[in-house]
Amino acid sequence: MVVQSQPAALDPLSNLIKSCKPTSLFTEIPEVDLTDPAAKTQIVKACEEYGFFKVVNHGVSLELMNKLEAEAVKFFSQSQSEKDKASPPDPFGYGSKRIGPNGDVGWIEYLLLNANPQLTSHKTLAIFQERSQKFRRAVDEYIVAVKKMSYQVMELMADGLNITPRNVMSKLLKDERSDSCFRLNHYPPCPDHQLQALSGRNLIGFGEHTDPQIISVLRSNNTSGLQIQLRDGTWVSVPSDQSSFFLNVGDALQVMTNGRFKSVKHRVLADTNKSRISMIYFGGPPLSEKIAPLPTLLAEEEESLYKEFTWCEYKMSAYKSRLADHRLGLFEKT
Ligand code: GA4
Repeated sequence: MVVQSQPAALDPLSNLIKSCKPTSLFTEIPEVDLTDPAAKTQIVKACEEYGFFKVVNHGVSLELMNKLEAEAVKFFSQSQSEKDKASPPDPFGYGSKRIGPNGDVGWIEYLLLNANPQLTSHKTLAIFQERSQKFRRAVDEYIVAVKKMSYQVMELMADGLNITPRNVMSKLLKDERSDSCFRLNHYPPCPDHQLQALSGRNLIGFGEHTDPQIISVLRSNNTSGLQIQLRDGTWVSVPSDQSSFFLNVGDALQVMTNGRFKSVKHRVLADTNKSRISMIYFGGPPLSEKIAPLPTLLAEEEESLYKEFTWCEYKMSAYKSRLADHRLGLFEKT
């Protein structure tokens, strides 16, 4: 069953201030060194325990990350009317404060792009044609590097799960029809210090949600704000680390592992005085792909916990939901 969240209040900004219990720093984030022979086991353990882990020694150059960050800062510092030329996000394009089509809001502005060059939309092309090709090159180069690293992680994951062929998951991201996207987020500093000084209140940058795709790969500047929910329901803050990547299990991977991995609930709070810039690659399968537990992962007699559906069906249903909804609920067998 889908648990629908409350409709947005008339004043969208009132939705941004939320009482969050003080969260503790999450210092035990599983860290996976991709050059370590133990990486495959560590990835599986982290996906089972948290649906979240940090990747170091990943082979993506810091220079590439910083170059894109600088271009993103340039993009977001343009005038509002200039940025609005790439608006509305339908779903690709520039968005400010509104997230998705169903009334979610956040203290955020963003650029949502297709991460698959085969499927580059008119909108994406227009965004760059009118602006710098330098920005476009930085995005393209970064996506190529992050995808390469993600394929490696998915293959190590298959090794750790003892499933063959080891490209059984990575091939869905590599596919030329892969439905993957890329998001550049800018969380401006909260302008009103009093707003956050109000006992225990926080400004929501991006409300709690799980990612619908297979895997998400996040890199941020050195401003914290990302929080994840642990299995016991508590929220913990993830210390920022601009030279590493943070990877999330998405809903599709939860289904492919028949619930062995859980997609992690996460959210972002805005900072009082620092901008946060994050860049996220969301690796999804082709639209026509059936999302179901990998047969080699099912024990004898074990049945799928989910009804059969295609990625296209899941995505259509996701776009009808609010951020905090339990999107997989509709697809769980009763
Ligand atoms: C969450 C993960 C990605 O950022 C995203 C988001 C998408 C959007 O911003 O357009 C959604 C959200 C995300 C899930 C539910 C729907 C769709 C906003 C929203 C309310 C790009 C994605 O694929 O799903």
